[in-house]
Amino acid sequence: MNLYYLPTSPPCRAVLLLGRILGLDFNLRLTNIQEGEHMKKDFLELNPTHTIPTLEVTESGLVLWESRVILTYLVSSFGKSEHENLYPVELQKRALVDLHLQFDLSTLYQRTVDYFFPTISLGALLDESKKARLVEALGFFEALLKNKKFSTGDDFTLADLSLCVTVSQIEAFNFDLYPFPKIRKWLAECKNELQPYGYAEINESGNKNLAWLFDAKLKAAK
Ligand SMILES: N[C@@H](CCC(=O)N[C@@H](CS)C(=O)NCC(=O)O)C(=O)O
Repeated sequence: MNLYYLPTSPPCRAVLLLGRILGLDFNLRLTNIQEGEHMKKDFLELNPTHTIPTLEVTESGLVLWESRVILTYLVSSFGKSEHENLYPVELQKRALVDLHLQFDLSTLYQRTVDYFFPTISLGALLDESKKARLVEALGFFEALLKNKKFSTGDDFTLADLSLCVTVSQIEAFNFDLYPFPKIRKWLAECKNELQPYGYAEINESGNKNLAWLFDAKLKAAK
């Protein structure tokens, strides 16, 4: 399987971490979006929406993008019995994992991108209205967590993996998570869960490098 990726890309990091959990051996295809490699003809033929991560299953010709779809496909295809909790078969449990994955895609990660990424990709100044939307989304997640260990209950699932990458990136951007004690506690549990699967190497370093790029671009914009 070919995985088109960039280490600083948060959704790529979620897929790389899952690869470690499942013991998968991706053919890694570095795709530097800063240098426009995602706009080249060959890549556009694979994924016309030019986003990474993109997974190409060479045996079947299946090409997938949208990291959360890649995550559920990989667990469904390659998960063993010990991975069942990541994406439960039982319908209600699975629906709750899907709900939180969609919450990340449509709300929490989207509002993170809306606030921080114009600085990274366009050198723009921060927009306070976007900050308020991100704070609101974090408030939603704080409320969703209630007193659960993980987002959908006692077990670590794909929803926690995806949301952990999002929230740890927000933290690395030095955003104030103090008003969200449940999120801080949950984040520590997720980091702990992912530590044996290359969390520091894959996610922490990616978080730091993207935050460094953000800081440099913000300084230049001022
Ligand atoms: N919702 C998508 C987001 C993918 C995405 O926007 N990736 C960025 C890198 S972090 C990208 O490919 N940007 C290049 C572009 O959109 O042209 C996912 O989770 O896969």
